[in-house]
Amino acid sequence: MKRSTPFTRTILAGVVTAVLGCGSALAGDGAPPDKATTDYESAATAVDPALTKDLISSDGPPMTKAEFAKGKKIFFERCAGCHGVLRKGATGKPLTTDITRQRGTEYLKAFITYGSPAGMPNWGTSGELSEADIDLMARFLQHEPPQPPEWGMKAMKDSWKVYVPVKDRPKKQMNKLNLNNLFSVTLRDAGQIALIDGDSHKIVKVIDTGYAVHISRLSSSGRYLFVIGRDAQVDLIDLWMKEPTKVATIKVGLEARSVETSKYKGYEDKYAIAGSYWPPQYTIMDGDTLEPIKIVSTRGMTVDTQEYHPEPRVAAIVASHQHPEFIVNVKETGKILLVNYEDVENLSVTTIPAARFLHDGGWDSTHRYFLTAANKSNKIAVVDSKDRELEALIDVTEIPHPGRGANFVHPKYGPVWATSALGNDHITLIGTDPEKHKQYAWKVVEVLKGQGGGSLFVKTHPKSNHLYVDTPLNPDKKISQSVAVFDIKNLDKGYKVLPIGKWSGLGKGVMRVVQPEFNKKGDEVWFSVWNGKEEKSAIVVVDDKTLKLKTVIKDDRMVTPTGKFNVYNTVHDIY
Ligand code: DHE
Repeated sequence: MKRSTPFTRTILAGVVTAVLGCGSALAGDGAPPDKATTDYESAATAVDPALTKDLISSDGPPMTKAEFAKGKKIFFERCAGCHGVLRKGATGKPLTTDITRQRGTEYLKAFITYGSPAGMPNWGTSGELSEADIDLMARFLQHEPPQPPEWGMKAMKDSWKVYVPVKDRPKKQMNKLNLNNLFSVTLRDAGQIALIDGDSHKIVKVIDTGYAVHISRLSSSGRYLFVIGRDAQVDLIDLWMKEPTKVATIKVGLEARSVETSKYKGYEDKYAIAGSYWPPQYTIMDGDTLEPIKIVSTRGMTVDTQEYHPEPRVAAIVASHQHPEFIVNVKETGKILLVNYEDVENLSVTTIPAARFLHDGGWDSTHRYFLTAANKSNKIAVVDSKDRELEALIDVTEIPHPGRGANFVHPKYGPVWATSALGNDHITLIGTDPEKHKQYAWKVVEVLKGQGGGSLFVKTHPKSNHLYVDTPLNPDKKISQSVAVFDIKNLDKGYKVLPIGKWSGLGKGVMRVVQPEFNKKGDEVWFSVWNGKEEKSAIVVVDDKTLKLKTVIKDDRMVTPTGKFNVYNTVHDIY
């Protein structure tokens, strides 16, 4: 269904404000973000509405139980991604009852109908919600938010299953797969991953995982694959078995996005960690079995105003190579935690203040510095994982989204790390070498112009001379169905466009081209051509030297492929 452009939203929200005669406490204060941003963040929460504790209070407008249940469902599907399950405000504004009751039903109805220039979608004029639904939502928001249940040790242990005990697993690799060049591919809407052989480009196996599965990470040895679903289900797959097989599973909460494994010397394959959105917490588990060992809540004070936030979600997690530590991004409080796993029983956690709405990020080429986006603050935070401190907080433009970023040697500025953005066409290069290029370290040294906003991922490889930039959320089909590629040695020449969607031969569907990923050798790069669940999707493989199409991987089982994780590159943090 069609939504308004940011431009029409600006006008309509102006009308709302004028008609109602009040400034908008609910609207944000920045420039209008790209539509891509709101579409990206307002995805459905995986929390099951049936599980919440509800309170229809007499202080709110009248509602029946059935109306309240419908309001909850709509809120979890459409609103919680931005406003938070408890409505305390995340990337969207707070919608607590002290605010909503003061605004009143008519104001809320107009706001939901027309949206705001700050990114609130126009649910009414787009036709996505009916007038009756909007009336119901305006009343729903004036009642206390339904509270989903907590998820502690008992719930985790009840969900935990070991299908193949460690003693029954092989002592060496029992199959002939070239594991280093295997790819784990997220089949998002199927709730599965496909293991694809990087040499033959054939699917080896499709394995059931959690709901709306999100990312894969590898154990340090490359033997174990960890997959996390949005429903917080973690699956452990043993790649050494005759056929790669799921050997354990657990639910670490009701909603989650990140999983990682211990990589420090002496702790290889020992621990796993998963971060949850709900409840806001992280869980350290045994690396072989997923047995939960320690659960730590992330609720607490925000980094800047130092106010309590009840729902600080856990975003990206990386494993330090310098200390036995996990580096954990806490989104809403804007804090980066160094979780030391030397003594998990007496866990020691160092808190590094960064900036709000920490999201994703990755290592510099030396694996000492972790660069991560504080997306709605438009900043990149740099953590020195060796000295265990904040190295820099760098201003960038509208909504950086690096994925894990891309490292290469710039002809003029030396080693740099790159991020693209959701809100504009900038590809920002940051100097990362404080030893030999001190004057450029932790500074924005160059901003390249890409095809447009709506970019999610950039990628290169130490063997490649190319930097690839996707734009899957750009509203222009020509842009969302292609990628830009820069010649690293001639950045001033601009980019070439590779028509990946067209090359896929799929012919129809939205065909969003997302997340470049290299093979082990670094001579080919894979792109997902992401279509709807009922349509055919594909993976397009490009020869990195010639920038020509190498092959298209098509298979009926390839439902909504998005993220791709090459085993070797993921184990060794190569990007
Ligand atoms: Fe992701 C990584 C959160 C929507 C594909 N995504 C991440 C990470 C986080 C995150 C916190 C970092 C994990 C880490 O490194 O430990 N993603 C979120 C959201 O909250 C958001 C905005 C909305 C939601 O409801 O989930 C969201 N993500 C998406 C998508 O719509 C994408 C494009 C398609 C999909 O599969 O769902 C998507 N996210 C990815 C991918 C990565 C990722 C492919 C890993 C990139 C990498 O190279 O490591």
